[in-house]
Amino acid sequence: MIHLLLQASSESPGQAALSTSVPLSPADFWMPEGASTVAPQVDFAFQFVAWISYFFFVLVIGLMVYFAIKYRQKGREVYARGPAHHTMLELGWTIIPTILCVFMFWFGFRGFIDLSTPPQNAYQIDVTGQKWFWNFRYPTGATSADSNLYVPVGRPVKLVMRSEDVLHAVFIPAFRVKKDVVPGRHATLWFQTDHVTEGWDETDPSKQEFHHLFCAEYCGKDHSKMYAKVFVLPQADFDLWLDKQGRWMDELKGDELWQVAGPKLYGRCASCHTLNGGSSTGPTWQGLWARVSGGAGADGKLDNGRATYASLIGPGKEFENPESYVRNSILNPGAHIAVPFGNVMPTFKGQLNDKAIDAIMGMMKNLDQFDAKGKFIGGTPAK
Ligand code: HEC
Ligand SMILES: [Cu+2]
Repeated sequence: MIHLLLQASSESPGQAALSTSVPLSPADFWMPEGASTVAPQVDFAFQFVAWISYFFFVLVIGLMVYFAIKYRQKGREVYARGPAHHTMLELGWTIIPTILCVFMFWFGFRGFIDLSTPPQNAYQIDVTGQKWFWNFRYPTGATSADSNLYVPVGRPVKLVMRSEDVLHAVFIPAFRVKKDVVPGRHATLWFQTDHVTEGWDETDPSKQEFHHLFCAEYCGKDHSKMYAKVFVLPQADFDLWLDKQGRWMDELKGDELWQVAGPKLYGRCASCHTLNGGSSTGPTWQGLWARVSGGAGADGKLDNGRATYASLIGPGKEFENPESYVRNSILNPGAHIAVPFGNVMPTFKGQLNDKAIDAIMGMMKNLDQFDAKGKFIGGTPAK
């Protein structure tokens, strides 16, 4: 216990993190296994306060019950004068709790300052939260294609976080870090982990180790789906992974684009759009291509009934062709609102490039080749 405090006071967080390999801290009843450099201090602070509480709870309740039994009225006698004062006892129950409280405040505050001060050399990842998923953008400009968080092992990582819409919070229990993401502000959070999550490159998800990243602030209907996995990679593998994120779509040729990239990108839309006609926050994609291209459902209402698909889309109309309408719906979703839905779709401007939009449109056009979860079932894609 004491060595943790000494360690905390003698080294700045960044240095401590770089020069040592902090072991995993064990899981217990309250917390999962701790995998970051701050986990031992956080656990110590938590356990210290918890055990003091258990101790005084038992002491106070125990004495109360004992005294109630011991000093209960047994006969008709009345005690005229009980003890009114006991200086040593009063000094004791004032001084000891004061020392304990100051001690708790001291290491709680220290830990708070350490957690709020990212080391200078921290690797920065920009995080945006929006209903209902996370987006992770790396210094190269690439974003994590599968919307999971990948971080390099053994160096401080700083998340600079903002919200597109409402209040969210990033919570990674294994790293003992949690921070609100408030609209209109940037929040930061940092951690370092010295432990690789094995099996991250396995195609079989059951063989992959990962940590959980939750949204910890109730943010609407699908708050519980606002979740990402955290993979910790050795630096060399991380560099390879990052390199691939920038150009994974470039390697896809022809139909592979919508067959392979479509389902991956659909992950960002799945919380609001179903593929099988099911109801959700936004319109189902089933039949979408038919209605925007003038087939069944082209008389569907938009903008409170002031427009229909047929009145907006076609040669000489606002949208020359269905592609322009869909593209605009993704980049500028507030422009036309499909009845009876609300104007709640976030913009994907800056997140999906033209190629990604092509992939999504290819998927919409060939929806019969995907199952209800977005898995490609029209034969084996070339990749
Ligand atoms: C937070 C929920 C939400 C998410 C996430 C979301 N959408 Fe939407 N989307 C909606 C709602 C609600 C509408 C209907 C209102 C409107 O037109 O803006 C809509 C409408 C659309 C439309 C027009 C559909 C029509 O029938 O006119 C398209 C196309 C679309 N979304 C594509 C996408 C794509 C692609 C993604 C993922 C990259 C996505 N949406 C993610 C909620 C969402
Ligand atoms: Cu959220």
